[in-house]
Amino acid sequence: MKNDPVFDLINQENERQREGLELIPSENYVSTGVLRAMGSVLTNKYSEGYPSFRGITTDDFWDEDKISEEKLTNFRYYGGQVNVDRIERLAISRAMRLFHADHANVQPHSGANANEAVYFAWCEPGDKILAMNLAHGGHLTHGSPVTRSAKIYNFIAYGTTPEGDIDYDELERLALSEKPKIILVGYSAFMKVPDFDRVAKIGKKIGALLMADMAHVAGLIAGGVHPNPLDHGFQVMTTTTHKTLRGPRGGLILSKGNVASPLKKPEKTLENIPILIDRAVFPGTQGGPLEHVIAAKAVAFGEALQPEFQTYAKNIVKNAKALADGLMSRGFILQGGGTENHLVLVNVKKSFGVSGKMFEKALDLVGLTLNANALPEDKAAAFRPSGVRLGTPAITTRGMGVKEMDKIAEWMKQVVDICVKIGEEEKLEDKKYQPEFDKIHTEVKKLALKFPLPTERK
Ligand code: DSN
Repeated sequence: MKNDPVFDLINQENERQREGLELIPSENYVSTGVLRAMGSVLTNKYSEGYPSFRGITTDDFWDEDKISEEKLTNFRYYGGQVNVDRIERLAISRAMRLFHADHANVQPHSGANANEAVYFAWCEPGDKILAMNLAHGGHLTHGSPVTRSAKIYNFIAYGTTPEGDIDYDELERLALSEKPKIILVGYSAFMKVPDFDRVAKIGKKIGALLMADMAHVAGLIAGGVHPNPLDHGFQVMTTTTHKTLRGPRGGLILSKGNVASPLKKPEKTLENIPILIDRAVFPGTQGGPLEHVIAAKAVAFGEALQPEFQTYAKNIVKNAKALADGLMSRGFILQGGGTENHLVLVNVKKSFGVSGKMFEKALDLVGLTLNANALPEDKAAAFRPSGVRLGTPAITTRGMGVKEMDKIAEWMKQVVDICVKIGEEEKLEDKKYQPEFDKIHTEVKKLALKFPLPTERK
């Protein structure tokens, strides 16, 4: 189709990303390599099943030349897999190396699919799963009643303390009384570093599967600035690949255990978790894998294995702390009093009497993108959130540092002051306030354009 408007809209989105500052903590800017792999002819290929690597020793696993022809026999349902198998094996071996795992399944289309496959691998309908309360920073796929998993399994929630840490005493009490099949540590709005050892000790007492959904901090784990749950007694880690990990939009499951592939159905033991997970992803919950996305995952994992990625991860955390300090020094009250990772949760209501949604919309007007977020005390949670959530993975990718974080905090204070003056969300579009927003927007744009996206760099 000639002049298809889709391409115009993609160009406009590219401009929006260039000219604004992306502060949503779950977003990032990918490299040209990741983008190239995603937009490749691999999208034409069907490849249900898996490339075979069973029984290959760890050392051989890294080096494809050492894999014998016989072991290259695949478990696929279509022909023409010669290149796809090699690409998927590269993605698997790089993911295993990054996260110290015995096995990686790189096929989940998203983090939600990854989580659902783990539940399906280990639980029977009605089994109990203990996970963090959504209103306390957990995630929709960890038991929100609106999800399919919550209709199949019986989720029980632990919360956080007023200081913003996991309520480990409550977690332990619930684990011992309810005896869940899975204990899940994972979140999308939590600023502390979890004590994985403590949770592992509790899980071992009751024989539960220890699962960590590290979607938000996977890049920090890969960069060595956040502990890896698989090094602390957890058997399974799920993640998305597009947040701090800076890859394509998708999911990943890492696990510890036996990777040999028995031809008959494996017994449901913790040792067999990697095999149970493979069967739960395909054919259990998904069909054909997205090999173009898997290739882009392989590229991103390759990038994350480079020493520069460790510097990137360190800078994400350094910038988040600077942003938190800049906000607190201007009167913003932060949940948990600051941050130990990449994200900050601001109680805008308590700080300035402004709702999270109004602040989100006002910041959109000046090119600062973040999201309104419910806080534990919010009763009508998702609809009238009191907070906003923001983070530093994307702006750190652009090369920004501590000085720019202070500038962003200053703009946020100027915007909240305008919101206080306006009073009501409905009046945000009122023409009389536009010049004040426009002035800040011009400054934001000027700064953004000084820091090109990775895809613009030579
Ligand atoms: N939607 C993601 C986030 O923003 O945290 C979680 O899936």
